[in-house]
Amino acid sequence: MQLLFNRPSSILLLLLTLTLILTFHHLHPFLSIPTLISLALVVAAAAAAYLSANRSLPILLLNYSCHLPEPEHRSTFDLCEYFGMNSRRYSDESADFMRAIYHKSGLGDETYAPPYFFQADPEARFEFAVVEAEDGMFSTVASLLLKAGVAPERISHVVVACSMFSPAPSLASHLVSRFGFPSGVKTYNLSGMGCSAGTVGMDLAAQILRRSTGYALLVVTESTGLNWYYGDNRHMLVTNCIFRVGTAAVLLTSDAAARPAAKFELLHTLRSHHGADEAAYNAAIQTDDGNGGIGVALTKDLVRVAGAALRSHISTIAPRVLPASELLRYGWRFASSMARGEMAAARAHVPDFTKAFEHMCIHSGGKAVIDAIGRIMGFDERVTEAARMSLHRFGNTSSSLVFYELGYFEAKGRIRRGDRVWMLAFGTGFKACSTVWRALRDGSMDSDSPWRGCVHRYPVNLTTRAPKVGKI
Ligand SMILES: *[C@@H]1O[C@H](CO)[C@@H](O)[C@H](O)[C@H]1NC(C)=O
Ligand SMILES: *[C@@H]1O[C@H](CO)[C@@H](O)[C@H](O)[C@H]1NC(C)=O
Ligand SMILES: *[C@@H]1O[C@H](CO)[C@@H](O)[C@H](O)[C@H]1NC(C)=O
Ligand SMILES: CC(=O)N[C@H]1CO[C@H](CO)[C@@H](O)[C@@H]1O
Repeated sequence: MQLLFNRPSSILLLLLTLTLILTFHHLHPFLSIPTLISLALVVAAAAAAYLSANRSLPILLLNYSCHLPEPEHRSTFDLCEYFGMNSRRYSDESADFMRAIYHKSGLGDETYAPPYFFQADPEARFEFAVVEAEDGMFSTVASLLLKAGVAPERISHVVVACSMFSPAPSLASHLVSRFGFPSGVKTYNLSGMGCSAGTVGMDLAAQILRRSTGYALLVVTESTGLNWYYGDNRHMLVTNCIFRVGTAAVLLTSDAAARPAAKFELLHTLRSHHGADEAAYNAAIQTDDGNGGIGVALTKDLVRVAGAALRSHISTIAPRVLPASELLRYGWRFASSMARGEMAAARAHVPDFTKAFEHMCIHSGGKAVIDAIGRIMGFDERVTEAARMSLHRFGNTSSSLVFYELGYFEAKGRIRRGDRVWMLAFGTGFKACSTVWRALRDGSMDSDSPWRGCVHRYPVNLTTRAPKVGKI
């Protein structure tokens, strides 16, 4: 219910001012009401001038790029079988388990595997991890700077988010060295932040840019070269089955003069951390499997924890984004259920977020997570389409997924000027993270869109996909 009481602050302020004026007049009758009103106006004008001088700068998304790996890095069911056999590291039970997960995962046969999958010797090696990270980072950044027409000298900040791999010098330094960014560039590397690292990086870049005009390059990638899991712990095998290669690079600026060239403007960001809760903290965690293997364990609790985090997250973001009519409608439904004493039903009500956003890029780490978000939020298949299709086409590419989804909407020609887009990501910790954008122009498929050449086949009918079962 606290959703309802945030908006009318301006009315309250007006009433307060009037009360103050009347009180002053009462205490000091020699000050006439017109004098007091003029005084109040002068104070208000001064306050407005002060606020506008300190108003934060706009955050504009100029353009972005998603990595499309080489066709020969395509990952199929057969390739995974081959890799599993070639590594000779899995028991029959673990192999069967991974096959079953693969078939239920919602991944198609066109995702991309990391480079070491294609090496004769599948041992984890540092050089493969570097190649994996650089492949995606270098190609997306080169493509982005070219299409946005921004010279490397103009980049003032570089933020790199990569959860599992943090070499020294950092991945941000790899970019500075490759592209020759100026010596004044400030670099930030985020690691261990999980699948929400992209939206966390966006929030960080926005906070920096709001203070002084600049150009920030955000690169979101993942490199699992040193983190592939070879043991038999089932919680850790799941990640192997659905993790796939992907990278996104985004160019942000707070230069208001760049508005005519920008695609989106940032309206809101919200980060919430639920790690104070024990189960949430442990829901997705990198740990030792007891036999010397290290992996990211996803517990059965993950979906429940994501649901709880989502509920708490939306209660904060709802009053910022929803129209008053939807807040009232939600308040009414909530109150009527309470009045009938149906506490569980009251808690299950969720405002209709399709009233706030035309498009939603929902983090699609796995099918179960998309299903849970759809169920809790009351989203139909049309709303979750981009998430399911990105998972099918590209797999779980970790925090860059939300940009592949944005690319899907653009490739389908669905983005219209003025449309609002919600990016919602979850990550280890457990974190939920939102960024909300407004489109500044109609979107269309970019020349380097990862969906070029395949978008006409989407959406695919996921229910007809016949599971291939059995060994090869
Ligand atoms: C997606 O992949 C990332 C990177 O490997 C992993 O940390 C995360 O747990 C995966 N998400 C799910 C839901 O499996
Ligand atoms: C983004 O890049 C594409 C090229 O792929 C270009 O056609 C488009 O105009 C760019 N968008 C903006 C807003 O500059
Ligand atoms: C998908 O395939 C199933 C089974 O063949 C069918 O019942 C369903 O109507 C199809 N859905 C769409 C959207 O075409
Ligand atoms: C080279 C460098 O500074 N790497 C740092 C990147 O950030 C992680 C933590 O997020 C540090 O552990 C690395 O040392």
